[in-house]
Order: sequence, then structure tokens, then C-alpha cells
Amino acid sequence: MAKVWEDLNANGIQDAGERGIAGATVTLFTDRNGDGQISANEVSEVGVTDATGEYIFTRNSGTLGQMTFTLPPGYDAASPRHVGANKSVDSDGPTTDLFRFGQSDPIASGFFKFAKLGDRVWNDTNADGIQDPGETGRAGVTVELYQATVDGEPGALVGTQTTDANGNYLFTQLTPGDYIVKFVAPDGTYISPPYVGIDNSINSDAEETSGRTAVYTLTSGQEELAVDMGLYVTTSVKDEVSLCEDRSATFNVLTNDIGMR
Ligand SMILES: [Ca+2]
Ligand SMILES: [Ca+2]
Ligand SMILES: [Ca+2]
Ligand SMILES: [Ca+2]
Repeated sequence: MAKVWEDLNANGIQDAGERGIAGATVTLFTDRNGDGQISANEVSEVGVTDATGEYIFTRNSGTLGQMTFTLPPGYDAASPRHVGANKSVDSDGPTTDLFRFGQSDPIASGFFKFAKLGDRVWNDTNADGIQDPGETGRAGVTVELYQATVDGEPGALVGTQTTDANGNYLFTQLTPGDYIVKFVAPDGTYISPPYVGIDNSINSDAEETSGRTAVYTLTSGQEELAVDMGLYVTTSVKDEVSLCEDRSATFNVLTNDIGMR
């Protein structure tokens, strides 16, 4: 039996919730001339997976075989092979090792789609952390994309982009996994308060001091296009004043609490 599945997290393991890919082509080669080897002209059968991502080849026990899995339509890459110790849930494709019918572990091949991540740096003129109508994009801002470590810290640098004339950026062809964005605020600008409001598509996602975002876990084919940063300049006097007032009010409350103990 051959199985083809969508490896949502691209880890090479058939995890719970990952489903078969229907309509995938699997080619079986067998040792037709009996020389103990498999050659390219020994195609024995071409199958197309069913709704559960499976196709069954039936041969006599002991028949020497090999399978190749064709990249399914709409998919971008094959999973890593032979990950982990559990041979019943790993990936053997897109070209398997030689095997013998009746003596083989289950044969499967995982595939995934690339993910995307973007999308905008904008001039947050009123410094409220929201992309309001009329607030323009900011060109020329450096945006770095990192793999996230297991501790949720930036690891290897995946790529760097510069926002275009509309303030937009977009990372494509990303293998599913955990990522962190770091925006580099230009000199003379300040980063807007993040996570304002309930509409993620129009708020800012970068920490005000570091320009870093939280970890984004991207799965097969995901398009995460709401990773934004607002920038403002010191000349927005009105907002500077209100920020100072808020801070001094908080400070006074704390002082009173301490004084009462
Ligand atoms: Ca997986
Ligand atoms: Ca042969
Ligand atoms: Ca705004
Ligand atoms: Ca956002």
C-alpha cells in the first residue's frame, strides 16, 4: 500500500490531523528482468491515490520493487525522508528505497505547499497603532525574517527585505515552521503600540523597543498577511503629551500603595 499525505508542518511525520492527498500519482517499478536490480524501464504500474490518499499495489510476496511519487498538483516540495524511529508514520518518498512486497514497512510520501508572510509598514500619523484611512505606507524599511528557536527566540536569518513604495513586503517560498519578524525602525521614528484593537489586519505587531514580533507558526500553504508595523515621529506633540500624563498617573498610584504598608 502506498500513501500520499499533506505534511502540514513539513516535519516528515504523519501527525494527527494531517490528511491524505487524493489524485496523486505513484509509479511502481518491479524487477521485471530478474537481475536483482530496478532500472528506469521497469515500470510495472502507475496508480492514482483515492480520496484518502491511498493506492494499493498487489504483487507476489517477495517481489522486488521501488516507488516514485510525483509532486501532486498545487504542491511545492516533498517532506524530509526517514525522520524518526517510527517507520509506520515517516516519509519514504519521493523515491523510495528498494523493498520487497510482504516484507516492507508501510510506504508513504509527504508533500507540502510553501507559505507566505507579509505585509506592511505604515506611517501611523496619529500614533494610535491602527492603520487609519489616509495613513500611507513607508518605503525603504528593513524587514528581517528569522526561524524561531524552540525557546521562541530568533534563530537563523531566513531573509531580508526592504519595503516597497507602498510600504509592503512579502516573504514567499517559506517551508512550514516557526518564524519571527524583526523590523528595523529608521532613525528618528518610533514604533507604534502593538496589538491594538481586535482587527489584526490593521494593527501593529512589533514590540515597541525591539521591533520584534511574536512567533508565527506557518503551515502548508498558509498566507499570513497581517504582520505589520506602525511608525510615528516625535512631532506628534498631542500624543507625546498624553503618553506622559498616563505614565505619571500610574507612578503616583504605585507610590501611594507603598506608602500605606
Ligand atoms: Ca507532519
Ligand atoms: Ca531489473
Ligand atoms: Ca493610526
Ligand atoms: Ca497586525
